[in-house]
Parts: sequence; structure tokens; C-alpha cells
Amino acid sequence: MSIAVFGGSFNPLHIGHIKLIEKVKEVFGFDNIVLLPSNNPPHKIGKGDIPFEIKIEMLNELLDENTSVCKIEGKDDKIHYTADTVVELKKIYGEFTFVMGGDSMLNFHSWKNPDFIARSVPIIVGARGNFNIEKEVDKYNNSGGKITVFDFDCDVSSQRIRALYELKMGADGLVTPKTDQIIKKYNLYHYYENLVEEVKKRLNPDRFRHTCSVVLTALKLNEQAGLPFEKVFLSSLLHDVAKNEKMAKYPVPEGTENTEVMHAFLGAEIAQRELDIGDKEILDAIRFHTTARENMTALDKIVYLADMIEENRKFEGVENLRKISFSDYDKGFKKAIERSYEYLLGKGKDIYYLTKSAYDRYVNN
Ligand code: DGI
Ligand code: FE
Ligand code: FE
Repeated sequence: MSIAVFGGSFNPLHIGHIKLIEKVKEVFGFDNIVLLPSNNPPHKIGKGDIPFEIKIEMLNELLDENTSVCKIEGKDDKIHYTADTVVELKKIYGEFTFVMGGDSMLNFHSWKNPDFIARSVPIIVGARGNFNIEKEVDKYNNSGGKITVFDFDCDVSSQRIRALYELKMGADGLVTPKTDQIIKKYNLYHYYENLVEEVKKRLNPDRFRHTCSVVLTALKLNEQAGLPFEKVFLSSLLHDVAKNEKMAKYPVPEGTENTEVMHAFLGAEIAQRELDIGDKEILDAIRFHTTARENMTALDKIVYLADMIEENRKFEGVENLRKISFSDYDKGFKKAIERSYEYLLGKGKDIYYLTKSAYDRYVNN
């Protein structure tokens, strides 16, 4: 009997998980699947994770004679490390293969004892052809790991689904009707309801539509970077919050008043002073989303790029830029900087010094 243990946060369970399970059975011929939901300590519930019992409720509909759920991470409210769980699982199941999604692989280095895990059990990762994951996997395999990546392209992630509920866009077809019911029953994924309303109130409908699309695009790019949901969601949600402001009601850098770049600086001020955003990385991603800057963080780049390639954007070459960006966001980001700079030059606009320094750093060196 061959056993695959599928570990995930299942926050929430979605059709990507279900398809991955089917594909793993089909390609690798496992006859037994064990679902292993992760559990977070209580202080993380509500700030990102959902209660363990709700995950179990979602997973219930997948159970049959060959599919079971392993609840060892839910037995108490301590933090459970996969490195320890793997040892436990060996006692219970003997030999097994660990299966995970590409998003888990991106964060694998931050787990406890990843080398130990990679050497103790064969791991199968289902992921879209993705440069960052390959890099990560090579690192472990070069020191005795047994990780196999198989191509699994599925346009759905837990982060996307959470954003769709937060934005009240509905996740039609991306979760099962049962999971949708459970999400509604427990009122999950509405932590930012007030903030979303606030943004909607401040923007005209087209700008709000653009904003929602930037959020979803940024989260899709984040499948490569693996940053926390909250950082990417809030920065992209708020990036244009000052777009419809008429005046610089808070101080903005000299010379930016009433220019196209003002809304980025003003947006960061509004986010901090009126919307209670204290996280400097988020505020900076808002502040530099228009001009960029010399040293861009991964978060800065994701917001900047998502803003340029979201689905409502139409310019020559946008399709190609999207294609590059969804396989290598850093490469896409550089092209985006280049395009923006050349566009401004072509229009004979004044180029802000930060825009120039980003161009010099990322394109012109
Ligand atoms: O706010 P969005 O329309 O979603 O997009 P954005 O914030 O990236 O850009 C707003 C405008 O700002 C866009 O037309 C390009 C322009 N811009 C970006 N950098 C500079 C700039 N305009 C000037 N004059 N100088 C710049 O350095
Ligand atoms: Fe903007
Ligand atoms: Fe924008």
C-alpha cells in the first residue's frame, strides 16, 4: 500500500487542493491519501488562520475508504512543527510520501529543520513551472533531499480565495458549495470589511475595480514570493487610496503637490493617519508604488508590478509582460520599470528623481 500525506493549511480547502489530490493519485499511483491540516495557536486565529475544527469540517467531504484526515496537529494548541510531525507519522504509517503545494515549498526554508524533513521523507511538490521553487528545491536536493516537483498549473490559491471573500467578489467555482457554506456560516474572511468599505467610499467605481484587480494580481504574483497575505492584501488594497483626493491634505515631498505622483505619497499618509496602518513595509509599498525607488523590497515590487499588469490595463506588450511576470516576477518588475520610464520620456514628462534612480538601479546598469 502506498500512502501520500498531503500537508496544508487548508485555509480554506479549495478546488486546487482537490485537483492536486486527484493528479497525485493518477500520476504517482497512491492508493491511500492522508490529509494533514496544520494548526496554529489561538493568537493567530483571526489574524490569518482559521480554527482547526473548521478545517476538519471542510475536509470531511473528501473522506472515503481511501482518504482519511490526520488530526495530530489539532490535539492541543501548541505550535506543531512538521519536522516533529513527520517522526510521529512514521510511527503511525511507516513509509509514506509527503505532498505539498508550491506555496508551502516557498516557505519551506522558514520551517523548523527543513533539511531534516527533506532527507527523512520523499516529498512531492505540485507547482506551476516556477523559477523560485526550482531554486529552493535544488538547494535541498543538493544536500540529500528527495524532493520531486511535478507540473501542476491551477489558477487558484488560498490567498486568492480569502481576498475574493474580503472584497465581496464571491469565489464561484473555486471552492465547493459545502466549503462556501462553511465560510458563510462562520463568517470567515471578513477581517478587513471596514477597510474595504472605506476604500470603496473614497474611490470612483472604475478606480475601485482597478484596486480589486491589483489586489488579486498582487496575490497571484505572491505565489512566487510567499509573503504574508496581510502585507500584500493591505498594500495593494490601499495603494491608490488617495487617487481621488483633490489636495495634499498632509505633507508630501516638495514638488509632488498636484502631480501624478502625489497620490502615492499622500496615500501612505492617509493609510497611516486615517486608516490605522502602522506597518512600515505596507506604508512604503503604497508610498513608492508610482515612482518606485532605488532599493525595492519584494512587497514594493509586487505592488508596483501588479498595478501595471492587472487585467484592466491595456497597452502594447502587456500580454507578454504578464507572461514573464507570472513565471518570474523580478524579471517582470525590471521590464515594468523600463516601460514606465520610456513611456514618461516619450511623453516629455518631468521625471521624479526616485523614478530615475529606480531606472538606473534596475535597468540601466
Ligand atoms: O495610479 P495608477 O494610475 O494606477 O498608476 P501609477 O500610480 O503607477 O501611475 C500614475 C501615473 O504617474 C502614471 O500615468 C505614470 C505617472 N508617473 C510615474 N512616475 C512618474 C510619473 N509622472 C511623472 N510626471 N513623473 C514620474 O516620475
Ligand atoms: Fe497609483
Ligand atoms: Fe493603481
